[in-house]
Amino acid sequence: MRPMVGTHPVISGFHPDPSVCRVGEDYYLACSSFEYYPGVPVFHSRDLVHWTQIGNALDRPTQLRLPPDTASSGGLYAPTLRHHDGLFWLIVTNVSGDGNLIVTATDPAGPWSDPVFLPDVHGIDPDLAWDEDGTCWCTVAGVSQYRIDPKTGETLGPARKIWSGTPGALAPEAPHLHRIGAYWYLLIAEGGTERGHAVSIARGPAPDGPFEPCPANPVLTHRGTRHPVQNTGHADLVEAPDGTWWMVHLGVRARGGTPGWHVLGRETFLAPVTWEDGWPVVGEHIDGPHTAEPSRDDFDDTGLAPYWVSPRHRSPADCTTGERPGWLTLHARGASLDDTGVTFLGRRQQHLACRARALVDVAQGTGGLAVRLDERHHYAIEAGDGEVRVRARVGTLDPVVATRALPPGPVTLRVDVTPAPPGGPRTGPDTITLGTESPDGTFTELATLDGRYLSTEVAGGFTGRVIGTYAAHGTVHVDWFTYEPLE
Ligand code: 6LW
Repeated sequence: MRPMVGTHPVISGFHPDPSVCRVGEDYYLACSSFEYYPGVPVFHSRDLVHWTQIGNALDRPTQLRLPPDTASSGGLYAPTLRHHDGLFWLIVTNVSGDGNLIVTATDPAGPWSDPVFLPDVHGIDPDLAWDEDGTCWCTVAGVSQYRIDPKTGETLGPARKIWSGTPGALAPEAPHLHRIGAYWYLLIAEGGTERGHAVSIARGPAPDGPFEPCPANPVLTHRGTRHPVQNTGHADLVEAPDGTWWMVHLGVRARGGTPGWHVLGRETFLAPVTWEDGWPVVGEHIDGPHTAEPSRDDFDDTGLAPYWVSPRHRSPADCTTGERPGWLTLHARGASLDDTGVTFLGRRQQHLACRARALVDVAQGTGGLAVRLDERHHYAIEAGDGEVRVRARVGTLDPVVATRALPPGPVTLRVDVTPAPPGGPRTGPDTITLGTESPDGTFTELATLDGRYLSTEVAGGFTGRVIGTYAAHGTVHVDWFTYEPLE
């Protein structure tokens, strides 16, 4: 396997398990979203490098039912996005409720249909592929396969095991079937989504095999290398209009000392693919965009941008614009950041160096600005009851690390994420500085904390950091929120 050269994802922040398809000159891509609502972000691109989120496939309660006790990193795993017969088809697994489900759309920006459930399709990472006579094949991790009616969710026969992957490799998953030339190619991930992750492929004469493995498997892995992008795996393939082939896959940018900590979750990367003797060869990695424009949300009354997410649930009863014109209003539901039911609105941290700020009014409650990985791993600058304080929740530790009196009136809260300078094996990936900003822009630091404790290597799970505002008690109003890449 040729190591890849680039280091930047094409879709940064936690956007793992990418599935891509093309219609004409337009590419569309969908990713896992786990316990976050709305779910399954959908992106558009014309060049596979620059992507814009155009919506979320599951954006209403009739599509996405996440029980209040949905575990962090539960919820929605690994979608497959395809275009067939003039429709976009998306299949995904809600591991915390409805299992496998299919939604369709004429416009991938939405609206997507209500789901068709597949109660008899057992397994995660479902794939959809249609053969020449219109039979729909649903292939799941393992690797097992069903013939289904995608319009009704009915299985048309028992599951069949069609490949076990590379002998001795762990967890054959993330299957994607592609008809390319005379062969059906079955792409899978193996080795688990950590440092041993890899992509393998097999081919056969029919969608249900028999399959012969590529002699060069794994066709992509970074395990055993010191490449700055690790955990590469969970891939999909797409052909460009000019006949070239491309692979999207997940990877992580672990930083700091040993073992290296990744804080942005698993991100989406791009690599070119060439074909030798009917087998794919993954080429040098294409660098994604290194910069991004700062963003500001003034929460006027036109609704929320598609990148805003909330853990498990969001309704106008607890998170709304327009209740106070020009402000976001967050009503606490009796839950704090330590609980699964917190009222929280955030966006994925997408840059290794960045700044987030929010002007909040806590006259009627308590809340603030938080960097969240899950209920047991988050740092927050919280205001209310006449003071501002920094809370650092790491596992069972939950100290208030700094407090200061807060004069009445709205206050600008700020979080700066700063990559750690090169150091020894015990260096963390970054530091997180939390404080307040006066109207003239003067920053008053309240605390600077080690970012390694908000990393996947510490917290586990499948997501990455999300930065947002929350209400712990009463009502918190947010006038604006800015996110600035500082890379
Ligand atoms: C995904 C599976 C996996 O369904 O992790 O490690 C799951 N591999 O392919 C969540 O991303």
